Amino acid sequence: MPTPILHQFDLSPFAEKARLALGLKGLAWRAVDIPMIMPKPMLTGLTGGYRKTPVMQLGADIFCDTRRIALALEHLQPDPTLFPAGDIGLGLALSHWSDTAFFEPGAGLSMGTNDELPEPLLADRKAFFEFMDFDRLGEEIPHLLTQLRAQARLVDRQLADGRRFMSGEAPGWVDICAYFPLWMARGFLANATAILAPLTRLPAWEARVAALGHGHRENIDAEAAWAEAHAAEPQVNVHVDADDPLGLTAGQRVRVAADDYGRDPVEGTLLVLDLDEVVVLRETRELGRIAVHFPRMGYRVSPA
Ligand SMILES: N[C@@H](CCC(=O)N[C@@H](CS)C(=O)NCC(=O)O)C(=O)O
Repeated sequence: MPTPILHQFDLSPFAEKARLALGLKGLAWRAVDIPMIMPKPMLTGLTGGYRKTPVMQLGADIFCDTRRIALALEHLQPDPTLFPAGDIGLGLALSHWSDTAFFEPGAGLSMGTNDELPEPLLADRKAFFEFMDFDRLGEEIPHLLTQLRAQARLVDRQLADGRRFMSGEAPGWVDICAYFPLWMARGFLANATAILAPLTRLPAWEARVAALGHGHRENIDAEAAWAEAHAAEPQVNVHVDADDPLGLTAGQRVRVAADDYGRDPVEGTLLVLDLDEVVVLRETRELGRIAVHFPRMGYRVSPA
């Protein structure tokens, strides 16, 4: 079994999702620390343009987006599952809830209430977070606080019958998704404890999720990750869904881009297109053949 490499930085809330998933599964992994802002040549060199954090690598297979990373980890090591009680559809659907409705107010508050953010970071995120109106962040703060609390209240409600985790007694992806905006809020907002205080079931549950840990981490540099990609071959079963409404065929040049923010496109040869994922092949002198995997949901695929 290949040992995953996570291209990440420690302060990234989305990377925390991936680290906890690795922890839930008790996996050994390697971390490559990437810059918090552009340019990130060693990351975009691997992905072909995708710049978001985190990205997971298994040999010459590169997995973009935590939704795709979760499925890759589930495939790599099915037990213990990220989807207890058979809740895989619900679990993946709730990714969208936590990544938007719950994450966005927390991200807005982290940007809007923190006077000490370095100017280059602010400039990078202004261009990146298209859902945020930076000019109005100051006046939006009370509203964003109400939204963060209303979403957190959903978690508190779900725990009301005394269950240990969101879907019962076993932890899963749903817990990780619900947890990471709170990890961000508690880490980056000065008044988080005060505003979340009425939600009394959260702290003990958050401690249980944090106790999943991060698995067994080792740090490596980006050059070592590139060497590993170069030495490996993509592990992909080429297929394109004949019923896919886009009418694309395997081997066609395509462009794949997120449809929300951070829409830098990745161009390559289409290897896989189905309801779960889109995979493109890239070939470069430094890396050889690389397969870049994206979730199908939330990504726009078009002929290049
Ligand atoms: N849909 C993506 C979102 C990832 C995301 O927005 N990550 C943030 C960091 S927490 C990011 O990329 N920020 C800009 C950067 O790291 O360059 C996922 O689930 O992985």
